[in-house]
Amino acid sequence: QGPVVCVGETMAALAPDPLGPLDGADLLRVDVAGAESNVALYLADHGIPARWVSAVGDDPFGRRVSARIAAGGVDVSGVRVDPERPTGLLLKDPGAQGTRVHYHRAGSAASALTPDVLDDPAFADAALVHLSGITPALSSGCRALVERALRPDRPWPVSFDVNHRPALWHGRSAADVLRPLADLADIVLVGLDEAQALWGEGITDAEDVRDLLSGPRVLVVKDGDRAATAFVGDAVHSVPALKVRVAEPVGAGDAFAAGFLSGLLRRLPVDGALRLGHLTAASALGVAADHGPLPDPALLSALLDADEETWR
Ligand code: KDG
Repeated sequence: QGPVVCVGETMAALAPDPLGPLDGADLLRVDVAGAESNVALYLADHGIPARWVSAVGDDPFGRRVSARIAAGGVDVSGVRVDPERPTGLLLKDPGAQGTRVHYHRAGSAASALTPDVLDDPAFADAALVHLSGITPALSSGCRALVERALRPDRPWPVSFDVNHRPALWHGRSAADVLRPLADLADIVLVGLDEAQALWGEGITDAEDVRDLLSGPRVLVVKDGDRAATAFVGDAVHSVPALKVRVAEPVGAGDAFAAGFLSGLLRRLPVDGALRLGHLTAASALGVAADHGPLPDPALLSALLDADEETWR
């Protein structure tokens, strides 16, 4: 089986250590943050071949980002090094109301990516291309890249995580861009709150999102810590979320996406794929970084097989 090719920007991430508000922090921990490379890392953890395609600067953070992702078992051979532009930077600001994120990524190496990257050999053997709604917000070239990757004559299936990041859209309409893109993908993941923020108050449940996005063969609507619902053809599958201790939530959506996609690629029943999504999300929720350790394989498969009562 060819790899899942995950395309998108990854930045160096700085977070207070210990976790707390940024304006009172003395020490910052250096980590790596990028929605699509998070998916690649968790796919690799699940034994699914994964490749990350992007660009980084010819700078220490760029080298660190690539090395960290390669160390996670992800193929980084398709990552370009841009001698003229820096690696993007993200600051995490955890507070009582959740984590705020501050971006320093305008003009970054990855924001200069253009559709020609899709001609790279990195895509030749793709089993699936994974994209997110972050990339079209980064620049017109990045938006064109995503549009081309989703052209109906594309040679690969595409999964698309809507990943609405309001801070990146600067008054432009994310709703009008992200809906047609999502509608072209084969597999779409979106949060219910995200869909409501983007596409209106009229959306009250997962079915409303299904009515809005009729294109995808598989649509997953995540309702926070309550449940995730998958629409596959005419079938509807809903699996409750796990109640877990949350250290820091950033990265959980990517972990869920990777768990769910791994489940589909391993041909688990859809409910099993949703469970694998929740279990993978739990490992991101428990750590300060985006990427946390998965349970060992025996425990993971016992948890996957747990009956409904144990699961709840
Ligand atoms: O999903 C987690 C990501 O949001 C985080 O790692 C940073 O990719 C990121 C972004 O653009 O917000």
